[in-house]
Amino acid sequence: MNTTYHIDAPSLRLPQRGALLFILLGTAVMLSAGALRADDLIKNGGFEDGASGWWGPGLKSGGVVSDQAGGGANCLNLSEGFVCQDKRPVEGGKSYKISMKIRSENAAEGSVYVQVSFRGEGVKPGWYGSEVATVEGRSEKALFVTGGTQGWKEYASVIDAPANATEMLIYLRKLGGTSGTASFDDVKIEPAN
Ligand SMILES: [Ca+2]
Repeated sequence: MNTTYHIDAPSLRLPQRGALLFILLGTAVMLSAGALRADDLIKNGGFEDGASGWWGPGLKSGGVVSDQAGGGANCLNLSEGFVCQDKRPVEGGKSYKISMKIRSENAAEGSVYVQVSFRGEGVKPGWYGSEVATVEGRSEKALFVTGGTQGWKEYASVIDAPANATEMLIYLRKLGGTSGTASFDDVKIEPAN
């Protein structure tokens, strides 16, 4: 009888441990689903963590500033060049809504633009989007094209990731050798379907 008692006693605890593990796993799944939306598709889209997650020569022609942000405390200023995020995880064939706030001051018309590209097996590595930017006399597809002098304005566009795409790249741009500055804030990439 003693033997039976010693075997039964620990086994009584097992369902409780199992239930606790289930709750912990459930919480982890919920946390990762939330994180995928907010943090994984774009990192630091509001520039509240400085330039973290972003790279490119444009960080030196303005950079992250704590002045007249479109949201929060910081935004990105750009006088020329680009600031980029690559390796944004996407699924081929799915739609993504890309949105942001853009402001410009004395910028040449059409000199402020945003471009996206995709990578993946057999995916054409060019630019995607329904707008057209004129870059050194060439026409390039773009997501948003603007310029002039305007306060913060919200831009949004839904774009389809091509089949087999695994990665999206997003470039915030201001044409080199042109006047004025552009500011970007609240950059978001969200699943649209
Ligand atoms: Ca911000």
